[in-house]
Amino acid sequence: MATSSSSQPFSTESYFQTQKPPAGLEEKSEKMREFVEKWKAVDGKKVVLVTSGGTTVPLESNTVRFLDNFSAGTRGATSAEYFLSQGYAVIFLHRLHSLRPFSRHYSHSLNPFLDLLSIQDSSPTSSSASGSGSSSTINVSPEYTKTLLPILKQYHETIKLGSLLSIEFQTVNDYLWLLKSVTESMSSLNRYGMFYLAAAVSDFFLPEEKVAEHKIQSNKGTLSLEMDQVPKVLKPLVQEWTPEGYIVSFKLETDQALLIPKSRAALSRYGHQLVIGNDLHRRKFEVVFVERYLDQSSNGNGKGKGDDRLKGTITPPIIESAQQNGSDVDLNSANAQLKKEEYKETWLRLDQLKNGDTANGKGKNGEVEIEELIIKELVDRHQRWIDAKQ
Ligand code: PAZ
Repeated sequence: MATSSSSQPFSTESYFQTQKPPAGLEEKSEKMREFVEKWKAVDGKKVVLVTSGGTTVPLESNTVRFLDNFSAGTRGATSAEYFLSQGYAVIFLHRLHSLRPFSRHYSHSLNPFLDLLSIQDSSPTSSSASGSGSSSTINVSPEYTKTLLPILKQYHETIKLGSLLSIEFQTVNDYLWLLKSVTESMSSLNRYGMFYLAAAVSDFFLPEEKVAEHKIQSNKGTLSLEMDQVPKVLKPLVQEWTPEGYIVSFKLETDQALLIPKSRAALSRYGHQLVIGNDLHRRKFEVVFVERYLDQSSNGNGKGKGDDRLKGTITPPIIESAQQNGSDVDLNSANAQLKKEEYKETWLRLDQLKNGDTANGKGKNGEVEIEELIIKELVDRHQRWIDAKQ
């Protein structure tokens, strides 16, 4: 296996020119395209792409070993459910065998579904429930019915409507090709499309010419790997593939001090609408929304005069207070203030709910999940993004 790289880093373009599309891409792309077309025909329907789970980087093409990215898929699977309950059609692009909407409540290890069930044997002569042709029935034990019922109802409703499409990926290469393909289909939704990019995507990969064909042998004692950087596809996604989509990326850090600077840097680099920052250990009860204020020299469709990529929709405080007072806004002073306050951070925390909130509490034991708060906020922002165009 070649292990060193002296070549140029991959641009998005060179990546797709040199790395082969995964098997099944055509078929999956066609399913996603049909799904988008079906919902595009429904007036005002919003469609969200939720990416979920970690990508792998195979070390061998007959893969025995691979590098993985941390993520169980909880964020993505949970968020998909809340998007569905808010009336969205959802494309759930997820890592093979990671958590999925609805079944995530009864995942094998956390809450084994067999524990919910009891056997009722209605045959007086039968001594075993396992025999074929026995008249035994299986019931959900009454103490679990209350939590299972709403999940089952929403699941059946989703199946009936056909509002959830699940598509699997495994490697970072699968993910990149599928992301490009679905984004191109969704771009026709214009502002009705949202991109919720929660998957944990590898920053490094082995280009196919460097991947060993067979299992790497251990007789050399050590293994050195030099990996190439995965191209930053968020840039063309925002600027070329879907310039009108509402795009939300996630930033995961383990050093809390980096969360906001890195989220701001991502916004400034890619020009999308929102970064949701989360700390590895606090991600289940605290996230931060990082946004940019709309450039006031913009014409209202998000295209700023100075920076074409500015697509924010949030109103700066100076404009908000002028609107409240019914006074005119001085754009020069608004822009002067914006230079100082270009970014806005909003923390969402589960403990905020104590002040009489209306969350549903669909978690395992009826507890509130942070994704419910995240999706509520996003639905509002997405609607404002749509309205800003009209
Ligand atoms: O899947 P999960 O709930 O265990 O973790 C979710 C997450 C931390 C992977 C997600 O919220 C996230 O931050 N995704 C982006 C990771 C990144 O910075 O690449």
